[in-house]
Amino acid sequence: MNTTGNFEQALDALLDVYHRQGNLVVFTGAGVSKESGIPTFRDAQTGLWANYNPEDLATREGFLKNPRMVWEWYDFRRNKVWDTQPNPGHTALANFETLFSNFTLITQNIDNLHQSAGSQQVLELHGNIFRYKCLDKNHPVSLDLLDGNAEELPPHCPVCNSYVRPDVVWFGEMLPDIILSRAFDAAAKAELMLVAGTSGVVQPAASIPATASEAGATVIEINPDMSALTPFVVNLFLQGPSGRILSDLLEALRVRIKQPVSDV
Ligand code: BV8
Repeated sequence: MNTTGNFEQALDALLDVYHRQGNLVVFTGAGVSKESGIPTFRDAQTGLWANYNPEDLATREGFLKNPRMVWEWYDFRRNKVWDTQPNPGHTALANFETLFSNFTLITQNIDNLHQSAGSQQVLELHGNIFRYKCLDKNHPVSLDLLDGNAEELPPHCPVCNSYVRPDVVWFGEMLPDIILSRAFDAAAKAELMLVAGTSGVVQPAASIPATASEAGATVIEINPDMSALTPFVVNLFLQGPSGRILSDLLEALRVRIKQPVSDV
């Protein structure tokens, strides 16, 4: 892949949207958190969870079959995220949000790292691992209000006594409709979309870049490997880790913005 040429073309596309105050939309997946040390969804699970498939654990059926095990899997992942920092890719996107007047960040990730890096507006399609609700009625639950000594895990909802679960979207569950429609609306109005760190497999999220492409947006993908999206909706492929590429784009953009516009 001719990535140098693609980098310059991507930079030109970003500058063009910047100067025209056009709509820039960014769509991220688990790959943008890889350089923070968070394994991607497709990475093989390790340790205690080596013999489990995330797609079996991240389901209502999996939870009902073994509530304590699924609770502990999320506890393990939450603690791992708790100990990590946003990487330069997350930070670059937080800076893009202040730089571009019409900016939307859509993420499939549940790790809160975009917010930790300073992103103010994040459309979380699949929820957030640090939020909880109850299984039966979706009552929001704040863990620190629960009796920490309770032996039984998962805890029980203080309102309806059903199990507490993470406020994330499991496979087979609908995505939050307001957030999903805001994401598709933003994609339909996008002039430029950056797609970073996603295999483009999980639906309906993976249809968001196609919506941008069908609306005439330029779609730039940042990924060390090609994804399911690359052959169909991607105009420019920047091969490499998003932490490095996004921060390089931000730095180059800042230099170009400061340059007086040449009187051509
Ligand atoms: C639903 C929260 C209605 C939980 C997650 C067609 C239409 C509609 C639905 C379906 C359909 N076909 C199948 C379905 C069902 C299913 C689905 O899509 N299954 C897949 C496996 C085929 N979808 C659903 O169930 C959705 N619900 O549609 O409801 C319905 C109901 C019943 C039946 C049908 C329809 C709900 C999906 C949400 C699931 N929840 N997360 C949790 O995390 O515990 S999704 C989960 O997967 C994560 O959010 C994660 O983000 C996502 C995986 O996708 P990616 O983010 O792309 O991550 P992945 O690991 O795959 O790829 C990482 C990429 O990073 C790679 O490309 C890699 O190369 C790259 N990378 C690596 N290093 C770097 C990097 N990139 C940049 N820099 C690096 N350094």
